[in-house]
Amino acid sequence: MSYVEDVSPGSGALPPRAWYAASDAKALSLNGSWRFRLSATADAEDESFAAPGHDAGDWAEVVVPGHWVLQGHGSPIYTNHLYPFPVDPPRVPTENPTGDHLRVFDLPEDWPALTEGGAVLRFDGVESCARVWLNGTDIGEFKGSRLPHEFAVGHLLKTVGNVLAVRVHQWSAGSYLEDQDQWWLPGIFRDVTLLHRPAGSALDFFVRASYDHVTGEGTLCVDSDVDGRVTVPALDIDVATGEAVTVPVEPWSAETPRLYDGELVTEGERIPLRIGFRTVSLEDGLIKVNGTAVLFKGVNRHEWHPVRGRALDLETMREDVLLMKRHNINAVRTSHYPPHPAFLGLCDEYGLWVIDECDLETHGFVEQDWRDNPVDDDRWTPALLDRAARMVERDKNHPSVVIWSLGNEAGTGRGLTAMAEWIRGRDTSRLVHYEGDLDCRDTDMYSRMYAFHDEVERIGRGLDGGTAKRRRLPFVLCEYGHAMGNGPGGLADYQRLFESHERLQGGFVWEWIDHGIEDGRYAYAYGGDFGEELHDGNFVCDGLLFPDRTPSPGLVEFKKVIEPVRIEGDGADGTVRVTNAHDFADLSALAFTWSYQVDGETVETGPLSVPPLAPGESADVKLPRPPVDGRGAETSWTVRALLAADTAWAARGHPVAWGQFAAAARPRPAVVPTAAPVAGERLITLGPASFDARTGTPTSIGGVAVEGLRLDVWRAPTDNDDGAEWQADTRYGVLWRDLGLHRMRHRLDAIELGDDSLTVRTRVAPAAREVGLATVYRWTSDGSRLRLTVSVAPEGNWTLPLPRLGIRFGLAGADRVTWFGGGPGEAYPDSRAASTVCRWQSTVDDLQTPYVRPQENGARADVRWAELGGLRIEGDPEFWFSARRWTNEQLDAARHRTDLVPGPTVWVNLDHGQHGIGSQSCGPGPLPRYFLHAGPAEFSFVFAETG
Ligand code: IPT
Repeated sequence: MSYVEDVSPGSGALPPRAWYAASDAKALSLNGSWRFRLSATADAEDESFAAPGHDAGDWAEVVVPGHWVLQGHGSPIYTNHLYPFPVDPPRVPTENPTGDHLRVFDLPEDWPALTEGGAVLRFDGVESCARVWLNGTDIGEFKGSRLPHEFAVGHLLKTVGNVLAVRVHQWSAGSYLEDQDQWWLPGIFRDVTLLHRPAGSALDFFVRASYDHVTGEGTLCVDSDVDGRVTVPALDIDVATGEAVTVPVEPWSAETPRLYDGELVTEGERIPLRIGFRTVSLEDGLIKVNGTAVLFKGVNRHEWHPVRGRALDLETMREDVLLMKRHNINAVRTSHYPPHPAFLGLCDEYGLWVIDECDLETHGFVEQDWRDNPVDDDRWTPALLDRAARMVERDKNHPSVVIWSLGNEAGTGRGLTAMAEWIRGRDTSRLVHYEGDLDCRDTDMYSRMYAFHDEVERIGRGLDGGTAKRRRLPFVLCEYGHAMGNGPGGLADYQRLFESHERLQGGFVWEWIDHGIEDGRYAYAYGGDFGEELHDGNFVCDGLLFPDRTPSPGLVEFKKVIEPVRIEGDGADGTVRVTNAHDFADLSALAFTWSYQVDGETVETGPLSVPPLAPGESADVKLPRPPVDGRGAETSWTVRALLAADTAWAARGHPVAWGQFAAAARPRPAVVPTAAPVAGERLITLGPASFDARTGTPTSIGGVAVEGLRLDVWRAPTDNDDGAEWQADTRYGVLWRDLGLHRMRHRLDAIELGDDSLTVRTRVAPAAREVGLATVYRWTSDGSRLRLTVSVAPEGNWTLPLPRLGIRFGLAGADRVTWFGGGPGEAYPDSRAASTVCRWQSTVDDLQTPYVRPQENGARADVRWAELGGLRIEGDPEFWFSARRWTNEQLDAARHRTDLVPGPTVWVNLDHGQHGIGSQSCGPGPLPRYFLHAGPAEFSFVFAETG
């Protein structure tokens, strides 16, 4: 049992080597149903189960690859950085869930005779520590959950009835090195494979394929432990291993992922190669590939599936890659461990830059000021080096991998330096990253997470100081734009900085996907839902995708912000400026179209001829003459860049980039006040509307009943409003609630009937506070339409911005919504880049963005008018529109999607302002220009019954 708490990486495994999916040597997948027995401690059961003949007939079954806690045995635990066990390295708790796994297998009939060569048993990932027996022989034990381990087993194999026994411990010394912010999920969660190793088969090999952008030539040299030949038919290459050959090639880049099929042939094996020629360098203080500086438009990707956890199948991995490509993403940081190796093959094929990160994080030691941090303790260094080697050796043949990352949030220490030195010694063709190394002692780039915009700008200008070495290095934000719940806001502002300062080479949004667990009780479960003693709630749901991989508005926003073509125009003078923002590709893959909108309706479209600009080039292109006379209407142009032909990742016509620009501005809605208010006993009437004579609130507009119309400043705080606990003074979600903005009282001061207006004076304020909003509703009508002007004047000392400012009311029986304004999805002041102004339709239900933890969502920006429930509402000026089948208070109270139960009333918010969203759940709040300050405001709406 001592191996469990031993700092050593293990014993018995073969040296690490390159991973490849297939060769002509036989392979037998041992995935599938395995017998399974769970024990509460590491040694509750003896090892007799590993002996052939053990009767496991009464054991449960689990699916391998998989996590037993997601298959009905025990429960997952979510902590961000806290170790869910006492910190006393390398000791682990006595309560150490231990899963014994058994699988009996025969060799397939076409398996070579046992005398022909050997065999290797490969585990691609087991969390967190495993001991393995084959046919009763103990073949070793290992740690390093997301790394491969191979064992030579040829001498133990039988033709039939092989018994493979694996004992997996949830906790081990290795757990101290695997404190990533994610669910703790024990199990054999990646493939188990038996590989035949014919005599003369390949061992390790290193495909070195570089590109000289000056000569246009690639140089290939495959180093192989076993001599052989390397062929690349398309390049007429046929050379011995170890021999370099230089020929003209098309280079590989994430934008132009040219791969050449080749083969490594040793005496006993043929291995298909997919070769990408590219050279990564650090030059002029910049990260360059093939001589060109790259801009990372990246995401941090954890492996996640809402049912299977980190046991991903190939189709899910492909879906991730396709979704990334379709959203203009060009880079992935494999936070915070090497992914399933097949994922990297997909990155090679479709084209993504990869920062491959080692399976290392010791974040929990921050709780003790990093005392006893394993990365600064020589006893652990062999384990760290083992991890570095297993990553590099496994993944070194992928052109997509351009940077090695030592790990995440592991403090600083000699062990990290040792890893960096080892990596540089082994592979000089890539750069080294580690965010925790602020002085860049061991790294090739200055990397930070969640730095605020102003600091990023200073870094861009080179005004950040730091060590002499750091000042010469490029900058990447390895994490930014915390995509928890609604948001992130501020992405466009970061992108502007990245594109203005060459030292800023982009960043990686945190993170790709919400790690919600499908759960009948909640729709998706998050931290705490399994009764964990310590947990970090929904901090585990902070992705650009919902758990089922539906893109969230954050991803749609990101796609727009990072689009590789800039389309800016001037609708009045009829020109568009098109800029190619790619690093490598010209625009020949894209077809451009124009469309012309009158009052939000597209009246005509046509092709737009744009020259195939080289990267960085711009051209001014003339738009056609307006196709119709839109006089008196609001008119605009929309220019789109679409894929001109099918690609591997999207079909022809797929939208890549767009720009929209106004031609003629919108005429403001006017209502000439002609009607006079008439007081009845219980009602006041004004034009089409009736008002409660006691309260002054409208009860109906024409035949449409209106409920509870009043000023509203509350929104269900978003995760970014609430902020992270370590950010004290600007956590507005918390401060708003402290102030009482969720329980505003509405005092009626006066109802005044004028000649042509009804005026209702109120004061809106929370109990216990002196601050308030003097609010006046002024109603006028031309007999058929009704205009409301709301005037708001803050009173007292307001020190906080407002969540929102507008009115809300209830409508019975609304379902379909049509609007002219921003859409199709939600938008907020600092996350509105993707909002396109035109006519949109939706149901009320489809207006909702189903954040895993419910919160403010679904606002549509720049709305000119909206129709729902028999009413047409025009804004003067444009407004933010939202409608839902529950109140903001019910939304606020909900903890999971399933808490939101639709009622009969549709609650509508028409907002003059919304506070920005920011990224404060782990980063900066909204920039000052997106604040909704409590100041005097006036805004109007015109209501009319629809026909
Ligand atoms: C940062 C971590 O690197 C990442 O794993 C994740 O936890 C993220 O934060 C928040 O979701 S660490 C933090 C100190 C900013």
